[in-house]
Amino acid sequence: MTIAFRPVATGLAFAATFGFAQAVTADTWDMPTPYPDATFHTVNIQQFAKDVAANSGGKLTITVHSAGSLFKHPEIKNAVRNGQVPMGEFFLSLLTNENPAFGIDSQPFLATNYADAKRLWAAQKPVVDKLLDAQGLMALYAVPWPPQGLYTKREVNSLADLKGMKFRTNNAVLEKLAQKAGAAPTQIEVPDIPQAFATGRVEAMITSPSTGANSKAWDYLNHFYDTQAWVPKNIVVVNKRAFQRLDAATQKAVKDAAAAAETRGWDMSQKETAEKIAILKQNGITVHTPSAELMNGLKALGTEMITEWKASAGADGASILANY
Ligand code: PCA
Repeated sequence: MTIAFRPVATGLAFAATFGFAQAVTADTWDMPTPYPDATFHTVNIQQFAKDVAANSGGKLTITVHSAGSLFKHPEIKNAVRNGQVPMGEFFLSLLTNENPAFGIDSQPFLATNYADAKRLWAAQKPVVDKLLDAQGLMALYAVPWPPQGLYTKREVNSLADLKGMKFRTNNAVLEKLAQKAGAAPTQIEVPDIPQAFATGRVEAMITSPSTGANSKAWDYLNHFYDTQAWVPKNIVVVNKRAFQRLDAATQKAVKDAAAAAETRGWDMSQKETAEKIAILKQNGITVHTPSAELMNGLKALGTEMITEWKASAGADGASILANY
């Protein structure tokens, strides 16, 4: 009998009853992801799943559970670590509280375009691999979001205009930026963004043209400032024990599909940027080139933050910056 990881209740019950070893030899893997189906990352993961099935001749099937439907975003990493699921996706810089090295790609104005983001990932990856390995995890691939811009209800011409604004954040790095700007940060996951704006819990956010467009930002805010402030990544990880239980050919099937997904994902991300900004415009959002005053204010905070990051990130941090 094969025991597949079936949706939550039964999957967890099986894992508890029969133990991890049997659960992970299943040929159906459940994969929790945080973002909705239309998100290009999720589209890319669906293709990855198809490729794994094809490459493995049907030996391994991956069922994607999007939008935090199987595990909430903050739980996904530990669910993979604990073997509740063999594989998952999350926002890499969400782990910055565990180790600052995970959050380097979300530091404002360190890497703001794809070429720099690629160099930064090459410098960051050995450290990320080491830190994940210590948790029994292995990175399969990482894909960046388009450069991050500022969305607001009211016009913003300088840093001072952000003072007191209720600000949606997605990790501790952005939370720090919001605090430094005198805004009031609240952590909110992507599927909850529309409601958070609609109910007045937040009135500004920094995210990609993708997330703004997919969340129909025009329903609840008016301005987009194309600040291109950083290029953060999602990562797909696998539980090492689960991976090692696959036969060699299936392991290769997964690795090949992952390599293809990384290449495809970076291309998709770059295409998204202009496409999604156009959609914001078509739907009535005013797309601004940010004022020099606003940019200088944000960049000054970025400079402070990278200095603090260096002080907190130790030898691993120093090696990332030296290699970048
Ligand atoms: N979208 C995700 C991560 C970065 C992005 O562009 C978010 O807003 O949480």
